[in-house]
Amino acid sequence: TVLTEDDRTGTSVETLRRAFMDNLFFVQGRFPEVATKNDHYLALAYTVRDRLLLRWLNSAKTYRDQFSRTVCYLSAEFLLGPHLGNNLINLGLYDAVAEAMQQTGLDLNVLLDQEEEPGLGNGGLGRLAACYMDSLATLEIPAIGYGIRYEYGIFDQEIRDGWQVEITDKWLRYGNPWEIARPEITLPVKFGGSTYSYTDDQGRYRVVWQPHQMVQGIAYDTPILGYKVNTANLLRLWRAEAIESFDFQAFNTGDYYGAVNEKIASENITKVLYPNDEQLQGKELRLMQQYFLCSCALQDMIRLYLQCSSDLTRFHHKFTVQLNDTHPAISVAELMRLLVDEHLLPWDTAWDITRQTFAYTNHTLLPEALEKWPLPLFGSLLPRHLQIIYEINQRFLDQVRLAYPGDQERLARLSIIDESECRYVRMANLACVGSHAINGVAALHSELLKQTVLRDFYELTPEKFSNKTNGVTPRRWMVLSNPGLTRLISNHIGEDWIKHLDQLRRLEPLAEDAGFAAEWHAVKHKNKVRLAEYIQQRVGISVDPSSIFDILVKRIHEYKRQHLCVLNIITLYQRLKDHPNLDITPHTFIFGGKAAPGYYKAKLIIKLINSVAEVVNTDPTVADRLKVVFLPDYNVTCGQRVYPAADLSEQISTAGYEASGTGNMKFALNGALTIGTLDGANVEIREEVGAENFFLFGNTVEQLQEIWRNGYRPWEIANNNPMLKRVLDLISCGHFSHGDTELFRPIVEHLWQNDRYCLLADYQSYVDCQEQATRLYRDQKQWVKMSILNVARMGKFSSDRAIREYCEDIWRVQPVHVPLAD
Ligand code: DL6
Repeated sequence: TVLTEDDRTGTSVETLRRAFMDNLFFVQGRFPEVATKNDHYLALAYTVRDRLLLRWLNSAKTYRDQFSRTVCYLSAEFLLGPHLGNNLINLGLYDAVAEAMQQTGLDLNVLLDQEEEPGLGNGGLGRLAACYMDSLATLEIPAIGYGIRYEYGIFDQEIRDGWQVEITDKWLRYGNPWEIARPEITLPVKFGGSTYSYTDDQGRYRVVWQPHQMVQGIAYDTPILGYKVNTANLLRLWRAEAIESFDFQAFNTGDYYGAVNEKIASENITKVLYPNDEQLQGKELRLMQQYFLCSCALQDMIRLYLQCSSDLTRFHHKFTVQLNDTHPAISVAELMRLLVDEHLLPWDTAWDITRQTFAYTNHTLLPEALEKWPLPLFGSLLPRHLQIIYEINQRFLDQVRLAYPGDQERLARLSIIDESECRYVRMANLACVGSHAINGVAALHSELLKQTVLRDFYELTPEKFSNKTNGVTPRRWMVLSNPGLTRLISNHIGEDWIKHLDQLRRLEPLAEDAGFAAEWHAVKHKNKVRLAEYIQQRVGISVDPSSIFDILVKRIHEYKRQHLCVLNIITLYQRLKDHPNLDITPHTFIFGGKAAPGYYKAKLIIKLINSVAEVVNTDPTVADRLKVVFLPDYNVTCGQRVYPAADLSEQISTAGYEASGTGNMKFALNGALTIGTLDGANVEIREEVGAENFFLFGNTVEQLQEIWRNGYRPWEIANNNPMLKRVLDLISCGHFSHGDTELFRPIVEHLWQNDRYCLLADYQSYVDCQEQATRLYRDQKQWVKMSILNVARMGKFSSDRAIREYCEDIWRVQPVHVPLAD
């Protein structure tokens, strides 16, 4: 007999083609003549999903049979990016599916473009969580990502008249084929109300929480497949829903609309992602979201645990939980509540388990991002947790008193409760006290954490602290987004580098090989042509692919200093106006990024970029030597187009402010050279690629500290630098704002008078460094060589390396091999 492959699992081109047609018919309910692009996309997504499910169920069964130690990554954000392409890469089916689609008369690229990306994150922190999920699966580490299934993710950005306009992100509009709803996994979450205590018949002190509101969390599961392994881990996102029975009282008394309102209020909890990245908003709904996530996740872990063992005292042997910043820090109090109140463990036992369960990653030093909740708000929403936090705090402060007798100020700083005029719960302090490990995300950041925001905790428990430099997954950020470079590299050194990024070192000798360099250049040029076409189509600006593509994409924030880049653009513009025949390297500046909707200065920076673009792009004196583009709606999909096409990567934050950055890694991995400050992971990138292959400028953290100590006077810098003064005056006089002298005043005045992020202190050094870089770009031979060396030395920045370090130093977890059994 001839064995035919199973339509659900087979991987030959013929089987994939047949499975696709089958899904189009039986899942989408369409015959080919009337099927839309979206029908095609969904039919293909279901075809791929079937292959995922086989691996996922095998993984789940293996973990359950072995009661495997599991990493739980708790994060309010997972910025996944589109699934289809990535799953095809990880399954090793990209080419087979492209062929199957071609045989069906379809173009895989068109179907890939159909996918609406799940924008369940703001930026770096959420994208890091997604890269880590990819690496965990690739390294065969049992893991669950717990997060929130926001109905509306990060807003879509439109640019109207140069301004950012926010549009709601209806990413679920056409359905989401990658998730499986689990209505049977539904967990109750309580809010508000009060507590009372009593002594039970066994003499135990017990506290009962009588909530004012109850909602339920419903699980939605997405498989996360590793690269060319059978491991598919679980991403479990929670959606809030009203508990019907809870409304019955209102219903029975005839208050139908009251009951419906209650229902709507419950569902609001997971309605929308808060679009602020580095700014605390202090909204009640945000705290509700955080608690909702933590309660669902921890109840779920306990539920899974109890399926296999009744001895909860070993909970931390089964699960290790990473807190992705302080957003899920309320977990510390919630696990205590679940263990003590609901599972009746003694306080000390529960506290031991809790501390051995959690580890905390800090992602920012910005004071305005440090989460703290006003006590009245916290207590009214989570009355039992406030009691628990008081108890944790009292016991903790007793230890501090022993360690530092009489040091009241230190006690006040370490306390979980901020006692200053309006009292607050400090989430970073809660996370530190409740965790056995604390880490920053780049070497410099981890050092600064110890010296600044977490200094007292470091002095008290230095053994808890370590650094885990961020990394990015080469699967999405190279193999998927830069197939040209991937092919070229693999043709020369094989494919091992995709899982062992250090292997890129083997490219080093090729940096001297003229033939290889020519191919390298050709790949980059092709990527630039593709980006140029996209720019033309998206914003109608024509850019020259042989000009230097100088790119700055990331969230818009004053500390990231997009406006420093603008000052340099205006400087170049001014020089061209002064000397119309000046021989400059043709230069295309490309920006992208979203501003938090309530952050006026950031939105004004977007307006400034677009206003400068309008003038520069249309000025005949400039004659196409300078172009400025703002790409709207920068997201993961857009990143995948942009990184492979960059020549120069702008990483120009004020030293000491960017915790790590991961865009810097994506650019360098795709062959861009970096112009940057000694900030975040730039420091380590420069160490790796070599100082001679990196354009460094600006003051160091220590130099800036010195500047501030001596009294920083930005106006003196501006007055003493004629070009800088002209540039600032050009903005002020309305040159870029149709004569409006008020529009950009908030930006320019701040630079003159305060300049918190030291743009003026770094201006000249930046302009000089830009000139050096663009001059060097003319020597394409040298540039390409530096580009190759950059890529060859980027091995450290794989998220696989970062995850290995977490596994060894913090999680103490081993890989579990999953066999592929039908
Ligand atoms: O660690 C991931 C990423 C870093 O690379 C960025 O440098 C940092 O700004 C970002 N932090 C946030 C802040 N969110 N909070 N809290 O997104 O984390």
